[in-house]
Amino acid sequence: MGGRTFPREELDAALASMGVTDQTDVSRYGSGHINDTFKVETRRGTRLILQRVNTDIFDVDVLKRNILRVTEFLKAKGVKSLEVLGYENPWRLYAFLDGYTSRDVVEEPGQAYAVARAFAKFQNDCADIPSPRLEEIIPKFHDTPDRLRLLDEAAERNFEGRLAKVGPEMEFVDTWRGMASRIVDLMASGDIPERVTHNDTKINNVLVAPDGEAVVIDLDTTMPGSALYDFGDMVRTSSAAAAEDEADLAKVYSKKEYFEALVKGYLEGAAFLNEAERANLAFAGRLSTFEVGIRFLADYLNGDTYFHTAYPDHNLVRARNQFRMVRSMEEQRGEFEAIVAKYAGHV
Ligand code: ADP
Ligand code: GN1
Ligand code: MG
Repeated sequence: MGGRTFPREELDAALASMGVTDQTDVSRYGSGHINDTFKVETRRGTRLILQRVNTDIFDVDVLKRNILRVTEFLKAKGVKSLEVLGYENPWRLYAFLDGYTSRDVVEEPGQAYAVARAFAKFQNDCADIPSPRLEEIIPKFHDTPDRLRLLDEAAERNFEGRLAKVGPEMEFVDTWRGMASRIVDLMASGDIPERVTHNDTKINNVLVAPDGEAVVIDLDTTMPGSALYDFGDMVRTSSAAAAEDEADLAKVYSKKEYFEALVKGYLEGAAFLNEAERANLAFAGRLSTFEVGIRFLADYLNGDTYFHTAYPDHNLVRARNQFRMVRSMEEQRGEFEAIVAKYAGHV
């Protein structure tokens, strides 16, 4: 969705630089907010994913090093993952995962369970990547207090006077300022360990085959982080009754049965979690959703420079949607904590 228009010659030149010259069709694909993604059909009958990495956001050399390390490590382990067929910055080519589907909203609890199992397995699979530590491709990516600082900077910038339109949203943000540092504080104190995490566990970053086999994709932000932000972002997107840009807020809430499926799947797969991590699972859902909400709001106040958007108020609609999700989780806080307690033995 969104992104600039690419002349066909530019796409053909990118493909040629990676040895592909028999393409019959190249078309926009997927609903990612960051990179420019295309599906390529070839005369051989194979399909490819062509991607232009977002050079405003990523240091492309660091990204390439991380991606190649992670994908080669998983391949050597026999784990099905993204297969890199070419990489000529800022372009890259992946094998198209044929027969797999990606979705933006969960439709039944089994899908939420599968998402949680997939990301737990991904964390297990990546846990023993040999040193050196993966590079922090975007520093402070899940540092919620720093995200608040960036929101405040955006409010100062106040693109086209947009601050006047977000009074209630900024008031909601204020109710959360005191809670924003909980996970980074627990990491700083050592109560929560650093792990190799995916950091972008939204539902459309996992592809599922008809037999239920799941493959985790969008490995760009795989780097050291907290398992809690991975779980939290699963709750943000895979417990949601509606897409993250649903404008009708009556349709936007966190579904208890999806949340339960996520907790069950994640705890079954992530046996490595310590006490502090288990105790903060439900909180992580609220915090991660709040964090993405303030990122959408900041982008709106900055003039929509980060996330791809399809219409002028898209980021504002997304921010309101995310804050409604946070409120929904707050309303169900007692029930969600009880679900975690049921599976993890914690309140
Ligand atoms: P972004 O960083 O912009 O989110 P992604 O890497 O997530 O980009 O790709 C965008 C979408 O393209 C994914 O959500 C998925 O639907 C699709 N996609 C990406 N890689 C593949 C692949 N190898 N096979 C099939 N679909 C893919
Ligand atoms: C972006 O790339 P994509 O669309 O999978 C973003 C995530 C946000 C998400 C919100 C590198 O994810 O951090 O949570 O949008 N990715 C990056 O939908 O910023
Ligand atoms: Mg993505």
